[in-house]
Amino acid sequence: MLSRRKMLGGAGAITAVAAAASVSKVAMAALPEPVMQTRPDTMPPLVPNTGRPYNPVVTLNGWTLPWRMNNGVKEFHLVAEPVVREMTPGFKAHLWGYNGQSPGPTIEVVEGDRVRIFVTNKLGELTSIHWHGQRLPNGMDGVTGLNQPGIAPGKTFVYEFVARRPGTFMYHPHADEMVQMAMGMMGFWITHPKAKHPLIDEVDRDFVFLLNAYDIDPGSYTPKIMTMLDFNLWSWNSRIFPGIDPLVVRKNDKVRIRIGNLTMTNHPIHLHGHEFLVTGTDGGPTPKSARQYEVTADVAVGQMRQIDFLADEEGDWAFHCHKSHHTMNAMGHDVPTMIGVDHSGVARQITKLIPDYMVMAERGMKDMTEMEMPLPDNTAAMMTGTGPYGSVGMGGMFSVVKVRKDQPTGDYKDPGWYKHPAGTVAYEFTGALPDPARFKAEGAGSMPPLARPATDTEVTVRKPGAGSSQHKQH
Ligand SMILES: [Cu+2]
Repeated sequence: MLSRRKMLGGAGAITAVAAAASVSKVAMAALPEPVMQTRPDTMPPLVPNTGRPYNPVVTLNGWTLPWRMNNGVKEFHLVAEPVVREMTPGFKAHLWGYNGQSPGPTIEVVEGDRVRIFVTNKLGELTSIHWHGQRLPNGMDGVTGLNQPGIAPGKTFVYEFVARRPGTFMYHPHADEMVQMAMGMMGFWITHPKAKHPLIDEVDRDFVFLLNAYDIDPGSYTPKIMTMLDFNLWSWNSRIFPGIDPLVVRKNDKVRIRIGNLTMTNHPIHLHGHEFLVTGTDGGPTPKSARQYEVTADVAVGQMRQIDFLADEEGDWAFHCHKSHHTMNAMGHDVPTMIGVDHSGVARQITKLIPDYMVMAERGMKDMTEMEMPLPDNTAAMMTGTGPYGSVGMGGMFSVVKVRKDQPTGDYKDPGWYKHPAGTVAYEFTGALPDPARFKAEGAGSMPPLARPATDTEVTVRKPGAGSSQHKQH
């Protein structure tokens, strides 16, 4: 156990603690010691020291749960409990999770392994765990009331099954699911193939993370669990940019990224600079004939996608959800669009009453990324992150794939910003700008109208939620 702890980030990173006081000493003797994680850092891969060998995954801002081998059975101990999760430096959320963190630790096993998972409930209400995507005996599927009674507070249940099919899976409660998942209870599960698999290539780096979302009012700590769509924190493994670690790879590495979606909307995940193949889903490896190159993979609710690519372009490549609202942190959605509206007169009047009032977004919202706006304590800045050329103006589901030719094999340390070779960065044009040429046919359609209307109508588009379209008559 000590050697595993060392692998997971050294002294202090992990503390083994006694389980709930209600578990008797005799029962405790049969339980594997629960391993806790107190830090939100990306831990190095947990190289297996018992059982069949495999190439371990790296959990973005997370870790893999060590196991105990007991007569050929891999034993894990998950503790469902309230946790404090740092979502980005300076912003902590009060969530529910497993073994000290949200999401819970990644579980990694090998096809054919017999797995026994002890689940201790330290929450104030019933819970259970559903092993999403697995082939298993029906009574191990974890649906409270249907397959098992709920695990009462203070109780420990045992799940046991053989990991029959290799692939990418997740786990989450199937008891008061809406609340428990809105509070951050979920985790990743990888079943590695037991031998070379015709549809599962060996890769050099294998990253995993879950898509999740929270609605936490600025200045508060606890998610609003009744929110269905209007979340204000769009996260990867309960982290928001700039708190999401970069995915660091060596040039020409074969890279795999596995993504699972436990939010309540789809996320088109987009990689810059490379094309990837979707090589697997929750259903298993994708047949080769069904694979096509993509730069964006939509991950629908409850789905998992496994993407593979060759990292053969050096640089700092953005990697993010393509829904632009999901690369923003805490913001209200009921703010009217003010682009093109001169409200400086109004602002002057308001400033007399409220000195901190900000003129919102007259030229767009990018200005706000560089503005020093007083925020309540424990509030994530809306868009932040400073790159080598200034503010990135992003939040939420955003990170960077860093491809470096001199990154040592197996080293995940952040190499800093990419140093662009001379002459390979977009630059300012300083010559004279000619008058723009207009199309001669401007204003025509595919067919001429019978008669042109007496007056032109100009439409000013406002975003939904801030009122419908406005019409201005000229
Ligand atoms: Cu998204």
